Amino acid sequence: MQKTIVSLGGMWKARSTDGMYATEVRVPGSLMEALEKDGVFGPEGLFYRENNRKAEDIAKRDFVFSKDIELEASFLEPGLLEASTMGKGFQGAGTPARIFLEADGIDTLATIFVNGKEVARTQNMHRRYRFALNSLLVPGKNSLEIRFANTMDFITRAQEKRKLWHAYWDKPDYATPGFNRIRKSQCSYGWDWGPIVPDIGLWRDTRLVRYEGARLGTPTVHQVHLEGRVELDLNAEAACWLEPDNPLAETGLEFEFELFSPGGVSLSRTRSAPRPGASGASPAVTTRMVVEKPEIWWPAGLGSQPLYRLVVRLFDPAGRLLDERSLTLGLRTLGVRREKDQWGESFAFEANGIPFFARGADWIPEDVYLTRPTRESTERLIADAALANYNCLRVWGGGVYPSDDFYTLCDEYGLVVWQDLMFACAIYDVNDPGFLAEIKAEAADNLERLRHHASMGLVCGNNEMEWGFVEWGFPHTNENRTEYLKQYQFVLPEVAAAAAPDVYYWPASPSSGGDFENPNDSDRGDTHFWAVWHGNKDFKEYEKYYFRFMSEFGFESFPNLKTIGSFTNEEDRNVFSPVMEDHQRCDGGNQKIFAYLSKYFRFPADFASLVYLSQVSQAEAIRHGVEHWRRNRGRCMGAVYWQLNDNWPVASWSSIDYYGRWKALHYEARRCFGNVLLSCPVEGFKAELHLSNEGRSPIAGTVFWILVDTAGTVVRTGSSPAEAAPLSSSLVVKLDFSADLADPSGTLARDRLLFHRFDHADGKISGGAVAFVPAKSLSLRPARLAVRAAPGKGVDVQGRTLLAVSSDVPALFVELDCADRDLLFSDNYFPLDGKTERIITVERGTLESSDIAKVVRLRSLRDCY
Ligand code: BMA
Repeated sequence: MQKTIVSLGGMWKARSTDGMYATEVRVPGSLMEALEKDGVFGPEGLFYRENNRKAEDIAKRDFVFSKDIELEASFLEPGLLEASTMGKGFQGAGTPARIFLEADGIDTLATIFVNGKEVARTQNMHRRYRFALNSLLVPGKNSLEIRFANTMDFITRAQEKRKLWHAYWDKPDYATPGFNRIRKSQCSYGWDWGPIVPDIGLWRDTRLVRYEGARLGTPTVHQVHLEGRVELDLNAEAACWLEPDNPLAETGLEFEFELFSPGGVSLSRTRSAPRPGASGASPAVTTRMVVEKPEIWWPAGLGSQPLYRLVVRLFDPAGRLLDERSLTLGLRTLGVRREKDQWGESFAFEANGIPFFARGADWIPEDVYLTRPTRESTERLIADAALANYNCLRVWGGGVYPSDDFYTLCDEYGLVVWQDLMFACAIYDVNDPGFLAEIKAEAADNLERLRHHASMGLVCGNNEMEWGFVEWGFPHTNENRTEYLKQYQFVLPEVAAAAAPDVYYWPASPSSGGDFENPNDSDRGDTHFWAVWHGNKDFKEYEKYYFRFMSEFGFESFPNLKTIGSFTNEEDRNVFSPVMEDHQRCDGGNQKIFAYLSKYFRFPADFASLVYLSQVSQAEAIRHGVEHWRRNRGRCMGAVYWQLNDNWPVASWSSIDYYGRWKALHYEARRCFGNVLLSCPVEGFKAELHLSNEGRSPIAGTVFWILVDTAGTVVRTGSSPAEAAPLSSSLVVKLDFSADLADPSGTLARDRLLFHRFDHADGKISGGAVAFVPAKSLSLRPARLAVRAAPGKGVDVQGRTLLAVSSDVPALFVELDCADRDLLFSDNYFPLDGKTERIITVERGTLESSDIAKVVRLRSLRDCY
């Protein structure tokens, strides 16, 4: 390939201009992480106790990054495309070799110098940049310098010039005022789950690239799905440096498209010369490829995720390869179906013509140091989402556009992406032409990068701003409202239509379609519902609403005990200690966790029990919502809870904590997001069993229910055959236990539990246990819990350890955990009926059967009092 890349990765020097800090920082990397390594945040680091509070002050400085690089003379030589190869008439003007500085992520306010000469200035961490360097580089040593102006002054000055509202603007402890005045990860300035760590650095790949003659742009692919085949309309364009009047500019280059099957077989290969008139500086071709008997891509739970690979190559007249691009493609149709119906207007993702129930969570940046996550850690997070039966992830608009790996992994795991553009909970300076140009370029650049991904389901203008303007009562002007409409209903949809025409555009989350028209309407569009948690309502509040698509609802809990252990010392382990309050960024969050606990559970006996109960109550809250909306699928077609992950160890709404430890909620998600779900809403002494099936095939099996007392004695039991059509939910059994539960003292119900289970033909089970009184009122008996190697080999076919978990009496929310290691169990925080042993697989982590008894700790609800 005639393209040569010199990576600028590796160690750079960095120093603050006030001489306070000097360090070696990795590229791609984070200045804050480098300073942490130098001990600037203390020996235990940024996350420990309240050390994070030091970061904001560091960010109030300008920093200079510098690096010297050695360049071969050959890298700077003019191109090889000599006249001899270019044929007659080539005058040699516009030598074809060009060298660029390409930077995929510059955080944020940078002035770039090469050998002392200023090359460019940037002010947007969300964009990729390419700057021509031709004459500035020399053979041998070259010095690169990047001066980062501190963003704190920049945003303060901008707010002084024109004050624009944003969330937490009156809570500087929670978020730095003015975070909406710069194109940088907003949550790096603090959020109600994240610390204030406004980082600085080259956070994505940075390189020098030498192209000969031309460079390929990002191809576009438009899919046309027909009976038994898919037509791919392909377009590729190049940037070419031959003088426009040079005839060779017309005919010289050749584009080649090659499509590989999911199995890696080359299915077709075509070459074409630029179409007439699309030559000169931007030669382009359009061609069509037909895939017979296509392997169709489906969201998880509906089918598999076969991925094709399209390679586009650019050749010079001598047949030398000048540049190459490769894209993974899923052959599918994917979008949003909105149709008027008896309830209002539906809102559902639709794949290959089938509207499906979206199940997932909101994704936030994986770490305060954006460069610390690896492909492996991102894959682990996405694999854990898929393990919990997600088929959707919403990339929230207050962070960053994730890495290419993130989207490729969503393609591979079948997680449909709801992609917010990076605008959230703030008003933006849209009438500033510089700002407007910046966000247009940013949106175009990222949509160009994301559009081909099979998982790309929807692009959304912003998080919560249409709703904010209508219901939040923050100070704003008509000009602000006009700017809002201009930004999300004109400018950005136009950019999206040009850059990603096949990706559905939605103006805001929540929205009912735009124009500030009842954006959080429960009968149209998507909805954010915070009456539970922020509104202090009971869990059952969810069951009063039949939203069309839930894109946000949530409940907080503390992270895993081991995670708390990582940032506290002994004396801090009290939820109202300064350290535990610092690792809680939702105002009054720890009090609220406590308040909710008191509604449903008894006062915890110790700190560990409190942490456990906070997670159980979080899981119970979300379960109520998800099960209700799944029972009403068709009317409701999405349950996406706030939030999947954490960017540091903190009390938050996440279901997986910062160290990747599953909370009770993530295990609950795995159950209530399962394709097959048996749910059991209780009203008074009545209960109903509903069977939901989100698969594309019908299911059949048997529903069992057992009413027991807290000693485990069976009071009443029953079963019935049950089946569910594909993509359906229906009531299977109505149960009335008035006769069994009503007694003069009104206390009998405290001594009863209803276990329910659906065994379906393929052996899978769904089920659980419910009570007719709040858990705190149950007269649970102390349970003798036991865990041992499962009968037989004690391992499954994959050699994974199998555990048999049992209890002598009914026990609720049985937790398996280990003090000395992290294990992933096939299920956790589940009920035991006092008779049936549960077989649990250790899906991740090592556990020898000889270690089971001493390593695995068991706890259930009754143990917490
Ligand atoms: C919604 C989200 C986030 C926030 C969350 C929890 O507003 O959009 O901004 O973190 O609620 O409060």
